[in-house]
Amino acid sequence: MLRLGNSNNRVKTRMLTKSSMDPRLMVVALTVAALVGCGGGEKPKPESTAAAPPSAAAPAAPAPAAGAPGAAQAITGKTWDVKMYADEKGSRFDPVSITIKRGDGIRWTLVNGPPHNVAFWNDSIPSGAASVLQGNMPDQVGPLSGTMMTNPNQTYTVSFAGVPAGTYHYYCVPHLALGMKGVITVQQ
Ligand SMILES: [Cu+2]
Repeated sequence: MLRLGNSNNRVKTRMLTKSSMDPRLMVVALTVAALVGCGGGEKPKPESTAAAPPSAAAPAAPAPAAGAPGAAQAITGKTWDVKMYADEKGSRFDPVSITIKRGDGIRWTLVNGPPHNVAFWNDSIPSGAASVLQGNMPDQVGPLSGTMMTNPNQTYTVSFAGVPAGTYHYYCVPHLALGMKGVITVQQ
């Protein structure tokens, strides 16, 4: 009885071994394994991207053709730094006035006194600028109004690629009454 059982098992094992070595079955098994592997590996990515610092892309907006109004245009030149303060010396951007070239970017950094944000007046920027800026400003809380920044060292970067040359007046929504305003001059 015992011997018979053993030999039966051996035959079964041999058959399984034989069928699992069929090259076509191997290909199918490997393909399934690869697909499962890819799906499992890629799934967490979109979630971690959403939590990542704001990128140049406007996530909520539908993606128009590159160069079209509303499409985010990447910084091609220098990135300038502007700091944001609200302390005993006042609520302010530093520098309050900055001159850049088209294609440059500005990176605002919250130093103290949050919340701060970056918002442009639709009627105090060059004509035709709004639609481009709209596409270049990540995480807007309103038209031409950037995300509310709450943490020290938090940054907000806007590309000035594709925008018309001219003067751009902007402000901080929470500190407008306290005079937190700035000016950007974009040169051709
Ligand atoms: Cu502010």
